Amino acid sequence: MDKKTNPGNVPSETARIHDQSVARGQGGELHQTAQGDMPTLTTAQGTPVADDQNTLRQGARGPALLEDSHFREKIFHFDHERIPERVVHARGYGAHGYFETYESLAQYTRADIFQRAGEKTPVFVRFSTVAGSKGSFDLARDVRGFAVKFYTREGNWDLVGNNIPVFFIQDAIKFPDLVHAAKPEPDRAFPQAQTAHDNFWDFISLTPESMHMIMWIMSDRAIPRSFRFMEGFGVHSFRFLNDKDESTFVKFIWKPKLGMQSVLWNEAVKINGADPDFHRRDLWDAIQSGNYPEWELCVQLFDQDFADKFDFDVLDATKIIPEEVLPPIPVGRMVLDRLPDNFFAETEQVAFMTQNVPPGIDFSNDPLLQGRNFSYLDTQLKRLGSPNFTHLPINAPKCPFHHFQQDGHMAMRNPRGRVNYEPNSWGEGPREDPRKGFRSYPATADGPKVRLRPESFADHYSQARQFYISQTPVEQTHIAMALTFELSKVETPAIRERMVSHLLNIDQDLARTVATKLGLRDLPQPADAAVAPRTDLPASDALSIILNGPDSFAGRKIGVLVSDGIEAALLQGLEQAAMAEGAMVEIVAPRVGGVEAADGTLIPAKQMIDGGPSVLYDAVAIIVSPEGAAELEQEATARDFVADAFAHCKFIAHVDAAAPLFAKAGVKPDEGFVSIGGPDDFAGFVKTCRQLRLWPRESKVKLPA
Ligand code: HDE
Repeated sequence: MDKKTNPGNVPSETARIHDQSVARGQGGELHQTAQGDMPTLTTAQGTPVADDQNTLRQGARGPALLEDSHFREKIFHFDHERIPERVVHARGYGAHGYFETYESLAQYTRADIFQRAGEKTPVFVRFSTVAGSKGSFDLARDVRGFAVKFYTREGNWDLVGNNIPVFFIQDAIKFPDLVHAAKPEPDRAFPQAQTAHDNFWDFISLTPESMHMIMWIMSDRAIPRSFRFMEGFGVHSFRFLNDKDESTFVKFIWKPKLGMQSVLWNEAVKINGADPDFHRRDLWDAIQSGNYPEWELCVQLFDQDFADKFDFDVLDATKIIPEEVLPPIPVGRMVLDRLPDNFFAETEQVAFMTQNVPPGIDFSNDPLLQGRNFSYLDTQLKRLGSPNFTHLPINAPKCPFHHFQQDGHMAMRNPRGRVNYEPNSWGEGPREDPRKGFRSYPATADGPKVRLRPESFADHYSQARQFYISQTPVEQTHIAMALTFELSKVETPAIRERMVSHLLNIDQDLARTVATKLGLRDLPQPADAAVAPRTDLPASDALSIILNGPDSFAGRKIGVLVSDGIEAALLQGLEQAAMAEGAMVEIVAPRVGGVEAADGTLIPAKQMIDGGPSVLYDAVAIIVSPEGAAELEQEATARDFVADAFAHCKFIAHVDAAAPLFAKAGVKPDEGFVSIGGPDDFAGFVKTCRQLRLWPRESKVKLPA
């Protein structure tokens, strides 16, 4: 509530003195220090501290004294620094930015954010993994959260989505079971951040509705190269409501400007060791260097008649509407251009809630969404500890807000003056506004009270199959390998078999491949299907990552292995070619101090080889002198650098002197190797890198799935 709503609010002398002293405290001028301009250390009460190194003791070797309130306060606060981590999506990373509206969507929605072309709305985004705890590694095979808080002029809109457009379950009542099954098993407390264990696959194999989602999480979508190269999805059908309260169903999709890209599973496993913070570091580096990641927000708009034409239900979150059937329309772009000042204050304390929608956006009856709308408030209270969590700057709306909520733990603001209710006859305080205020779509609902899954939710396999057949052969192989890997960690043969019985309803070849790789002697019977799976759904190219490659190397990184005695001009050539493409170069050397070029110049390194394995890069270059190659071929890490880049189908630029290193690493140059004779040759190499990977190599370095 602002000052105007405070009857009789006259600035007093006390208030003036108070304001001045607060300003002094913030400026730090109050206490001059021995160190000059640096502010004096104080207690939380503002008392200047004279000694922060020693507790107060009775004699230098005597007992500590209870009256040391500075120590008591300091240690008390430290002991309470942690808040509960999120039950799911505990590990995450956030950034600020803005959303820019392309055109007015007034025809469909009265949401203020979509009224004016060119309007910029501040946003905060948090990306996350789901299963792992806060300290887990970034490249778990997992869904990624993609949660966006839009600070609109008519209140916060939280689009709390994932990088996968479907979900495991159809009804929110199954969420605790799903999450319990995915998390570490309760007796042994492992495995951390992975689904490759009995409990998860036991639950899944007994839950046919999850099969579509399983295809997605076994695909490369679950091991993204970077948050910047992921799509995002609102998942559920929502409603747009226009000025006349007419409803249009809407599904939200984020498309990354840099195109999609994932890593290989073998790469993911190694990245987790080499750099557990791979994704957060990537986002940090991109924003720090001014390469602001960008996504386009697209909508799929449809009405009830359109929805009625499908066999499946648009309220079922295990289904998609293929983009070929209903092309997404771009309605704006989001740019992330500012890192949080403080991780805890912003990324850890941000409270996303699906129920935060502004006027003009409303919910469908999707039972998963309805359950979420109920759940997210509880989690905020539990984690942030007070109903006043909206007082935290990251959660507070950036538009004017006025209400009569008051008191409670940690209240930062309370209504001023006498008025804290309405109606009142004081002529003060906020009032409801039937015209501008939030109105729900007046949907009618009737029927007996039941616990019943509708028939229209019964087909669990057709779209799982559609996803699978939409993948390129390379991606299909990855799905088979992922399923095999995960099920190979399941110790109970009956669970492995039960999963294969589901795969038989999705694709016979896939089921057979996985069964063979698992060493199953006989194929089980296909699982009972509530509805016969359809085999006539056409492939959708939009579902493949490889078919939607960026055809650009922008935003990617080349790791350059160097040695003493190289031509410095070569590196300049590489850097120029990379810069022209919008890509980055990182020097990896035997010593972090760098190497000395043939002309005596020092080339500083970013990484020592041990800390910069090739899994951290999208492509590599081997720029070594003959002596350097002779030295490096003795180093296991240098041989791994080359062998891994090769096995992971990366493009490799090299000087001729690198040949002995390749031989020692057991690598035979193929069409993915680009020989560099002079600095100008790098332009061609970077162009080749636009394909991102040389996929045909994969079948030569790996037994076919
Ligand atoms: Fe969430 N989910 N969820 N979820 N979810 C949470 O809220 C929940 C679901 C998603 O970066 C929690 O603040 C239920 C689907 C994201 O802070 C919790 C159900 C989708 C985030 C919760 C779902 C999501 C969460 C835990 C089943 C994709 C992280 C901490 C009905 C569309 C947000 C928190 C962030 C977080 C409940 C299912 C996305 C417990 C009950 C489907 C991105 O409230």
